[in-house]
Amino acid sequence: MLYEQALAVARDRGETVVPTVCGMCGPGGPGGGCGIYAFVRDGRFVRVAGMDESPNNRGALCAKAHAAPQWVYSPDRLTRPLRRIGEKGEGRFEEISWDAAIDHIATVLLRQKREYGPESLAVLSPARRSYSEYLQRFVIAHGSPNYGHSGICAMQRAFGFMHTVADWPLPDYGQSDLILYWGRQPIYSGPVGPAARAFLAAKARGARIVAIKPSVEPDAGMADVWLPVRPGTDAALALAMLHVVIGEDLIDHDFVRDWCYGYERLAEHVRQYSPAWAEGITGVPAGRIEAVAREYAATPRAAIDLGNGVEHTPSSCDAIRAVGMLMAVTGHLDRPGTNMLQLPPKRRPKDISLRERYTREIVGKLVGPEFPVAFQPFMEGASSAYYRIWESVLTGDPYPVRGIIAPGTQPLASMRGTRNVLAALKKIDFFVVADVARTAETPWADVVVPVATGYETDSPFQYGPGWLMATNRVIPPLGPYRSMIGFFLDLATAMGYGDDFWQGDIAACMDDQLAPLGLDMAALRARPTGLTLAPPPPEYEKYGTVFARPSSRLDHAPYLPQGKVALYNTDFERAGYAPMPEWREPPESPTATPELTATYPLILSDYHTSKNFSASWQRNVPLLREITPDPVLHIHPDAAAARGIADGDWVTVTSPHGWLKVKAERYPGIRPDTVMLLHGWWQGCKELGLPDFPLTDGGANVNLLYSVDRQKAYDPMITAMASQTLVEVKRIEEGRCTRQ
Ligand SMILES: Nc1nc2c(c(=O)[nH]1)N[C@H]1C(S)=C(S)[C@@H](COP(=O)(O)OP(=O)(O)OC[C@H]3O[C@@H](n4cnc5c(=O)[nH]c(N)nc54)[C@H](O)[C@@H]3O)O[C@H]1N2
Ligand SMILES: Nc1nc2c(c(=O)[nH]1)N[C@H]1C(S)=C(S)[C@@H](COP(=O)(O)OP(=O)(O)OC[C@H]3O[C@@H](n4cnc5c(=O)[nH]c(N)nc54)[C@H](O)[C@@H]3O)O[C@H]1N2
Ligand SMILES: [Mo]
Repeated sequence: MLYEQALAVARDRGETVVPTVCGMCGPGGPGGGCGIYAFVRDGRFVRVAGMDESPNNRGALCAKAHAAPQWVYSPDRLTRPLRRIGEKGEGRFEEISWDAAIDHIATVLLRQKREYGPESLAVLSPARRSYSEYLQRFVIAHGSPNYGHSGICAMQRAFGFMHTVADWPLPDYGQSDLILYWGRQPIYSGPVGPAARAFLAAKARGARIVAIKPSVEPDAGMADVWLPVRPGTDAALALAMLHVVIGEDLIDHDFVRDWCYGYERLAEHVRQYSPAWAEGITGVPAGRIEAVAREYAATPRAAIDLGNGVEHTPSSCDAIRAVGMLMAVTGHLDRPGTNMLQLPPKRRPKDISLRERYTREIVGKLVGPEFPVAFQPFMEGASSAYYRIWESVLTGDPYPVRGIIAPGTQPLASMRGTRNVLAALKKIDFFVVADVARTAETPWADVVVPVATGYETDSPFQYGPGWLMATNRVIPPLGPYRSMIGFFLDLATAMGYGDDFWQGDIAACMDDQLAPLGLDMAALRARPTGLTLAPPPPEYEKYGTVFARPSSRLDHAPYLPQGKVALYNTDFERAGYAPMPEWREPPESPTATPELTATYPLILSDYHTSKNFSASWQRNVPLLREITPDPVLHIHPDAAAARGIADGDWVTVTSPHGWLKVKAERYPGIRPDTVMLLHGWWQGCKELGLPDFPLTDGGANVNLLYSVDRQKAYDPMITAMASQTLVEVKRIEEGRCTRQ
């Protein structure tokens, strides 16, 4: 609805209304949340409606947005700062004040800094959040490089693309005649709107759609072509497509001559990756690989939307590079309807990351570089692989991290190697959870810091490409706590870093960031539905400008060593990595470990986005849990029949690393050799009487099932973690299985 309508509705019902930003996909982040009207009755947040004025969602909302009041008032909310009094893992705490929590954390971290050096502290960076820059700023102010970046999300695409075409080239959906959705879920992921709208509009316009993924989801259901690729084999598919377009001379010769470096060597290199070879690995018939490659090359307005599905495999970086090369050699870069190179916006909020403080010495101390040190700091700053931080606690390699802050992230549910995280949680000297709600790790925390949801705070602001909007507080906090930004401002000030943290003054901090836009928070807040920023007119073929772009490394050498698309990457070669993309097997697969297939005949993988949950939270919200009460395994009817499994049967899923109990759904839209789960199941739902799932065996936490073999389970260059393994699925005989 429109603002005037929202005011009228509120007036009629005796309520007040606050225009703000939805927090149910996580707080903010670039392009983040949907615009909402939040209604308050008798001091209670009761309902939301979609904001028509917001360009992010144009009034549309998903189930999660509507469930926000239940999430805010959930019995799982953390409302009191807590200090551990029991053993680690026991979950016995005493309530303390906010100030006492800040003092305690500051005292311990400063002591650890004195005794072990600043690098003994790591701050985990969850998915890109509105407060991510504060985490970065905090570690740098402390003198530690250990910003524990996910290694699980988006950075793989950023790195692979930046070092191939100097940008993450986004599809120009509006003008494409052919769109390849590749490892991408355009319908459910992200704010309700841009991606799904673009998908439906393209479909309505008659554009051809190709979906590349192991199982049918809404996009594949509406696609003209579905390429059911075997999980984790996208690099093989992309290399075979390069083989086809180069072998059949379907390339853009002018572009290759003018703007690509190393074409001859690439042409020679991909000759080995024939479609017949790729068929054996990907399970996609050679003829279908050829057909899609030819159609892509032959359609001038063709784009690729590459998603998170290609970021969870040991050949992730090479898959992404190969896709970037496919765009380049076929001339599908920065032309109408293809993948567009972006110029930075002329005006944007101030960058507060303090990245100018990095030195070689600091970057050299990374406990486990997310990207090779020679390529750091990368876009978000220097970063350590999230998993290496936990491993260091167990192995002391290269030194043990002593203190970890988990600000809105759940390693037990989101990272591969649940058992390692559990062991590290028992061992780590000092562990702080800062979250809005009980997390999987809370029982092991030394201090638990409750923070405000987006509905309980007046900061930050939402900045996306098309919308600038203040976060407006809907209700006061439910307890004596502040926002996440407030936490870092207070902690930094208590630790003596106040000069870098606006002396704890959040209003000054917000205004400082808005200054380059000629605004302050009061001026922004005075516009109830924010500021719509007109997109700049499209500019095409900006190759000269973009390909010369300086990298964020300390020496600012350009991303592309020759100022041209790096089909042969001399920077990678110099650093000891493959100059051209190669195929690398997942740790366990029918082709990598055929000996395992007798015991574990099916391939397991998973996906991230669902229509009603975010990552590993929100299963505790009754409205959402009623829609999807149980963790569901998609299994092909033939595979189910062979195992005597009927729809709705409870089954065990066993890999070489553990086992889960989930519910089977016979699903014709999946490869017969593959089963898929949604990741992120651990929470119970108190209101519905559902207990938590066990975090390890017998639960539903898919990250338990994967290999964490140092040599095989990770991409060697960018630390992407594999989420493919082999499993057997068995019906549970003793009738319907309870969850414990
Ligand atoms: N197997 C497998 N693993 C995966 C993935 C996959 O597809 N498969 N996906 C990966 C991806 S892409 C990602 S991004 C990660 C996600 O991994 P994480 O970022 O660790 O996500 P969650 O575990 O959901 O934890 C999010 C936490 O944020 C808290 N939260 C929500 N809103 C707020 C807020 O306003 N403030 C604060 N402080 N906290 C808040 C929630 O309560 C929750 O505890 O998982 C990764 N792991
Ligand atoms: N509603 C909602 N929206 C979200 C989030 C959320 O939790 N909830 N999280 C946000 C975050 S952090 C992220 S990273 C994005 C993710 O958004 P997307 O980038 O769209 O990624 P996913 O949703 O994980 O979808 C990945 C797709 O790849 C498929 N897939 C799985 N394995 C493979 C494979 O090996 N190869 C190929 N080709 N495909 C595969 C999956 O079935 C799925 O369709 O969504 C964001 N938006
Ligand atoms: Mo993500």
